[in-house]
Amino acid sequence: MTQTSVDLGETLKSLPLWRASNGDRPAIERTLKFKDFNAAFGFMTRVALMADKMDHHPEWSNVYNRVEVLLTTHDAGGVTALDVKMAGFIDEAAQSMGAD
Ligand code: H2B
Repeated sequence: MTQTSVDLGETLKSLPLWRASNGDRPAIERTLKFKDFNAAFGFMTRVALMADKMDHHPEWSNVYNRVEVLLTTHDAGGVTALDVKMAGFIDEAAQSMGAD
């Protein structure tokens, strides 16, 4: 399914914990910090299962208790409703797992 890019400024207004990426394509980013590796990896597991269900996958990295997440839609070359949905899920999962 082809997705339409959304306006980045408008999107960020509804996602205050996210920032625009400085990279080569439109994307949103969030850095999350957890109590320890176990909490961080538990969070990543929950997000991974949702990503698989949505067929929409984050670009991310993990160092101990820190997780860096970047969301963009490759097919659209920008940020779409799928990224907004994933960001909302990430915010909920992060909060329930005690992220900063
Ligand atoms: N994830 C993200 N973030 N963007 C995409 O465009 C995308 C994806 N496309 N996951 C999906 C998989 C596509 O490659 C497969 C073939 O459906």
